[in-house]
Amino acid sequence: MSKSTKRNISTTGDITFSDLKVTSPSDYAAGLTAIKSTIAHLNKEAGLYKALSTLNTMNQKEGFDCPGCAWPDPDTPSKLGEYCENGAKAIAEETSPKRADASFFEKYSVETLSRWSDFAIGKSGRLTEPMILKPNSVHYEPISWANAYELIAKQLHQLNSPDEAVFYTSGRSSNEAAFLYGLFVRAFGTNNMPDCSNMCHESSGVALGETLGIGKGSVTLDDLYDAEVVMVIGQNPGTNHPRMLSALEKCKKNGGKIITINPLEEAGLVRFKNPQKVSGIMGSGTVLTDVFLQVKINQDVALLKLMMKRLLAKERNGEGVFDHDFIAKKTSGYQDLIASLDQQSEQVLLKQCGVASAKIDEAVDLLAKRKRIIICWAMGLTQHKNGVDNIKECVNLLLLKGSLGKKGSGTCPVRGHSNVQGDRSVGIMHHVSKPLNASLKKVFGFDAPDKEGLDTVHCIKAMYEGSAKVFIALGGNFVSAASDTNYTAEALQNCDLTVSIATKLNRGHLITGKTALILPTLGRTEMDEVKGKKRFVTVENSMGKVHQSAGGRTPVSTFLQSEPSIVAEMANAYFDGKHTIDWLTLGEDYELIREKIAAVYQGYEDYSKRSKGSGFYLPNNVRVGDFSKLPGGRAQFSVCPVPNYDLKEDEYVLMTIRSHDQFNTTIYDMNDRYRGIHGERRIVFMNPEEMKAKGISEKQVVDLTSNYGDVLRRAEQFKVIPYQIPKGNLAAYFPETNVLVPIDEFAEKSNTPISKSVVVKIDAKH
Ligand SMILES: Nc1nc2c(c(=O)[nH]1)N[C@H]1C(S)=C(S)[C@@H](COP(=O)(O)OP(=O)(O)OC[C@H]3O[C@@H](n4cnc5c(=O)[nH]c(N)nc54)[C@H](O)[C@@H]3O)O[C@H]1N2
Ligand SMILES: Nc1nc2c(c(=O)[nH]1)N[C@H]1C(S)=C(S)[C@@H](COP(=O)(O)OP(=O)(O)OC[C@H]3O[C@@H](n4cnc5c(=O)[nH]c(N)nc54)[C@H](O)[C@@H]3O)O[C@H]1N2
Ligand SMILES: [Mo]
Repeated sequence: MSKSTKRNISTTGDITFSDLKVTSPSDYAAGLTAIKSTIAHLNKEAGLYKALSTLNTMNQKEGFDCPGCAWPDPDTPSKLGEYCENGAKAIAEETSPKRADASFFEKYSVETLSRWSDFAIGKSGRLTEPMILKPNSVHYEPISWANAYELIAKQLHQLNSPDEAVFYTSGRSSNEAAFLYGLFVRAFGTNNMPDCSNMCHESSGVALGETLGIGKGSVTLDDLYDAEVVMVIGQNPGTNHPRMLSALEKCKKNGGKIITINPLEEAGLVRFKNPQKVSGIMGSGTVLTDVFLQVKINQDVALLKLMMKRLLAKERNGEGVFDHDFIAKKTSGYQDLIASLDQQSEQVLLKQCGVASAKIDEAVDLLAKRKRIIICWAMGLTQHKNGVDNIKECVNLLLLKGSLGKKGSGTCPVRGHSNVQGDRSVGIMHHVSKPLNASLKKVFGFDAPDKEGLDTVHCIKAMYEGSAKVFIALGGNFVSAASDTNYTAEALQNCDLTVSIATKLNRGHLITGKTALILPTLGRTEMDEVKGKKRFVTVENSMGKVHQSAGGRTPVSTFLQSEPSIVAEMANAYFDGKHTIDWLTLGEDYELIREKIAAVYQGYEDYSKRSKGSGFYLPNNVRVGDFSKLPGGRAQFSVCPVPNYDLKEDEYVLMTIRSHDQFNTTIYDMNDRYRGIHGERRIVFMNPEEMKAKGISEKQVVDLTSNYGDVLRRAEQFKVIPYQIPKGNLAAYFPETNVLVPIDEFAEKSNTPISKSVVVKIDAKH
């Protein structure tokens, strides 16, 4: 158990092993097993009937948006319900009959709860009323909403500067809540708005912004159906975006090919048995991946360069591979890219990426003649020191092929949280935007701050050093999601006040400032009513489409407030009627919030009306082939260096990944079915030959350590599991391994922690 100071709080919970069973990894995703698993899970967590009736309205036009991932819904949702096994688990969590209410907190101190595992903490159920943890106390106790708001206002007024407060956002909040929150934070006077994007797709945002002029993807679902080649890089859709498999299946049925690049052969990309079709349940399913390139961790740049070099060789051979018309008219930097490719050595790149040469040729052959190409990616590309370059290299490939701004082509960064993209679009951002500030002045009449705010990594450092003292979180589980768990825990405990607006208990409610508040809020599935009138919110999916979401269930407690109401009340208490904005009216009237969003941002005209049904797309310059806002009015090629790990004999590169039974820091269950792991999370995957060479046996218990900047970090007690992963690479689950990710190691330009490439050693002393 790792301890942190002040209250006697554990950052990990007591470490105990349960019964680990290991089976062969699955060679397909979904099918009947997924249906069985869904039903078993719903039965256990939520009561089957209740959960099924809730599920039936999910991702339907009049229903609520799945609180799972951000994958878009088809324009005509399936009659069988547009949901997946993991969406169902997300619903089961929210509809759990268990309650973390006042009597729960009276019974268990935060010190006791912190010794529980994340799994056990998460299973405590829904939060039901506002609670306060007072200085020197270890038990939360009830507080009225009014007193909670007054306390927050008082603490904010006591600060020497607004920059001593930090306002975090996780990506489940609606556009309405996020806009109001950003408005309040700017009116309060700071841009300290870190969000989960900083740990997630920030590298994509930066790379796409610099090369293509928009920090979002360009494709729509229809493009995926029309693509000739889809490359899926650094992403595990079978677990994290299961509904994407139906789109890939459709692409394959239309003749498309799939290239997968990953250090692991993930089941979901091998074969898919569509659980919404009889053939999927009874038959052998659809083979998805045509060419699998088993790259070493963070050697995608080397591999992509090699692919481009071989495409270039074909081009020079007169095979007509590149789109010269597009390159000449729409891009800049082509000659520099070609010169840099010529300078790279085939042999060096081949050795670095670790992929068999003949396999790379297979992929290159698929790409050479085809023009409609889409690249999909997620955390396998973004969470590295060179995360931004990884994505720029993907853009290079698409630009060479002219695969942008055309049907069946483009960029597809697959987003994580269901509304993380929307939150960003309506103002959750730590950078200063001059046009936004000008708009806010025009619409609301106040001067928004023009000093850059703190992102996730830098706000942790500020709290650690004492220059930030109040931490407010709109959703999420900051302490478990952020890097360097023990450092982050110290940082939060240094605060005078930490506030969490949340649906469920998590470790973030136990590792707190001197005073802590829990403000319980409505979940996506719940009805949001004010004065007898139902309200709906809106969200933006991974492909830039904005649509409505309205829950139908009776809220789990009459005390819950909606996120916009909570933000409005906080703002009202802080300004005490002395501001140009009538916060309470805005907090009550979501139509009015949407009108204001439309007044501040482009593309939201007639917002409420157009958000009905399947919704509307926001403007996207890449989709229409317009690069006029970029230097010289052209999309940019980039020249990126190849990352090199000079590993010592006893060092490995570790990627921290998700199991099939978790949603970020929420642990649904202890299994990772597709990878053959049952009943345990403290495991580390290692190459079997390497295990033999190093004298490590199956299920041997080891510690993992990382050593950056002379700080030795340790994650205790993991069982080693032989797995087909490249030599020199390891994989283990987050959040258990976040303790190893050093706070000062993050991607250049995007500041995203290096969660997918931590250099570690194995300490086998147990
Ligand atoms: N059920 C469920 N759904 C989720 C989530 C969840 O936790 N559970 N989380 C949501 C969120 S917030 C996000 S951001 C997404 C995350 O979705 P993913 O990015 O798919 O999630 P990870 O488990 O982090 O998986 C990363 C994948 O990248 C591979 N990888 C790691 N390093 C490298 C590398 O260097 N190169 C390459 N090519 N591949 C690499 C891993 O083997 C793994 O397959 O999912 C969202 N959806
Ligand atoms: N080592 C490592 N670390 C990582 C990652 C990794 O791959 N490896 N991935 C990173 C990524 S991609 C992300 S996005 C972050 C995620 O970081 P976060 O978004 O901070 O974490 P979550 O686990 O998604 O947050 C879950 C909590 O949100 C609250 N919640 C759920 N629904 C709602 C809601 O509707 N409203 C409100 N107000 N609260 C709600 C619940 O209390 C729940 O406990 O983690 C990052 N951390
Ligand atoms: Mo994410």
